[in-house]
Amino acid sequence: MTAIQYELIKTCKQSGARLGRLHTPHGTIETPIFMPVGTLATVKTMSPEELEEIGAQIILSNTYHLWLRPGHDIVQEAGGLHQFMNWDHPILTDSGGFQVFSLSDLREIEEEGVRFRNHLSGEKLFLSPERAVEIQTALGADIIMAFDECPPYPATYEYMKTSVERTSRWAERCLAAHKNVERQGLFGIVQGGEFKELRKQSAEELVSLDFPGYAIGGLSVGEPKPTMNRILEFTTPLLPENKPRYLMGVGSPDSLIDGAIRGIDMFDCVLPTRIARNGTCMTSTGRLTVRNAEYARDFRPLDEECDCHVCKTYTRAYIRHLIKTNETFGFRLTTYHNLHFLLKLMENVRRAIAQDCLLDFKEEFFERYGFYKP
Ligand code: PRF
Ligand code: ZN
Repeated sequence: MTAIQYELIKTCKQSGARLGRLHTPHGTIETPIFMPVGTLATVKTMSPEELEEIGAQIILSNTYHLWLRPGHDIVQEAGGLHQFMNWDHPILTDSGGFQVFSLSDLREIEEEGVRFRNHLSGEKLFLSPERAVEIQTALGADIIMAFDECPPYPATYEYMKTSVERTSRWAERCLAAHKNVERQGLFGIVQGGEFKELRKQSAEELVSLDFPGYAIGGLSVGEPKPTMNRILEFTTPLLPENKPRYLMGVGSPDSLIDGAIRGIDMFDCVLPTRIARNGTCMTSTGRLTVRNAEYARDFRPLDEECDCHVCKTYTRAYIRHLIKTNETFGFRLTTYHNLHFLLKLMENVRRAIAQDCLLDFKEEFFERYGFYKP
């Protein structure tokens, strides 16, 4: 038996979006789904109990960060990431490829892997496909990711072709190094930037390696949203229908809906948690910057239509005060609400797919929330 099994329940007649279930060693999740990001084995400010309370089904963590601190050996000694952080539901770890490219200094890409400097200590490190799989095996997530290269945007066709071909060779090496196939599913990552031909080449090479799931990487790296939508439109049809598709690093409400319409099943992003710590909230009528002076005497909830614990209990004026004074509790409240908002949105997306009306849902949602906000 493989660790990861995707079950397609139905396709929305109006939009083509997929409703499914993903079976993992730590339980079944409903797709399309949003995965809150817990980079350092914690979704910043949220306890696992609170994550359960708002209906989080799976969370994401990072190989690169946990490798550096506290070290994957310590997490393994604790009994793996689930035990270490007290989260008994599915976990996905990213491979570290993307983080090395976005965080570290002085990286050099070689066929063997990537040489770089630890962004904390300056120490010289090396990450390779085999090493990324070894670390992810020790962490023990249900879903682990192949080691890939996510080139910056824009990149030339020539560079992207070289990179796509190397990412395919790295994917093959990840598969060869991956032994714990009964407990952990390894996903391949399609790259290719904005080039249709290279997306096709990347998808075909990875599909021929037969991963239990596929991610689409290299998007939301600075390209306009219509470009991302166009790339998704020609990339998802290249992937097998009986495997899950995961769009990496995308989490704005409009992009979640647009991604689902283009056949995406899984998403992750730091956006809801990061903007929360900055005092920005997602509401049914768009973003609300609760720091603003206009909320000093506003005793309404963050979102008048939200039924989360924060909105049932606390006011904009109070949360504004906490955020303005840098009180930890304020960051907890905005994070809780934002994650609840996105998880609820995905629940509504799943219901709309079940009822064959996701395009109607999108129109109504976009009308009120607005869209294409950076
Ligand atoms: N590759 C990996 N992780 C990622 C990405 C990628 O391309 C992205 C791109 N948005 C986010 N996280 N491994
Ligand atoms: Zn709320």
